[in-house]
Amino acid sequence: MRARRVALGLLAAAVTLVPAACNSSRGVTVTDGWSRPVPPVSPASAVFLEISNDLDGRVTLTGASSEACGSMELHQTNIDDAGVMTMRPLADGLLLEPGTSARLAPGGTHLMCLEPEVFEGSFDVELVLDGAAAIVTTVTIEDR
Ligand SMILES: [Cu+2]
Repeated sequence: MRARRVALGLLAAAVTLVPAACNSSRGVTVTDGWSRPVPPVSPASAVFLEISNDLDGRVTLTGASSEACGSMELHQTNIDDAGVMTMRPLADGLLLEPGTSARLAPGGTHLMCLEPEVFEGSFDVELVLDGAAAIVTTVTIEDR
């Protein structure tokens, strides 16, 4: 009887260890994906999100793709001295040092959805990362 109790105790310990390992927050997480609604004639729409790097190493967001877009590019918005807003591709990607996060937001860095094909609801975007596995996140189309 005593041996059986010990065996059950070991089993319980094993069971509780597994979820703890699976629930580890270490990794790259993407939250709050959204995109402003644009009319169907629009050649592009911007996608915003927050990305966090909880790994021990650097991670770089290098690009993205979506079935809802003809193609996607990582862009940086700049406003020049004359107040003119321009966008340029981030050729080297968006670097995330270990333990840092970045918010892609209006007026700053964004993912450009070129030739958008979805204009309401939501769509999935796959983020391509250097230093971590690709991540699929859901982008909600909403007026903020
Ligand atoms: Cu852009």
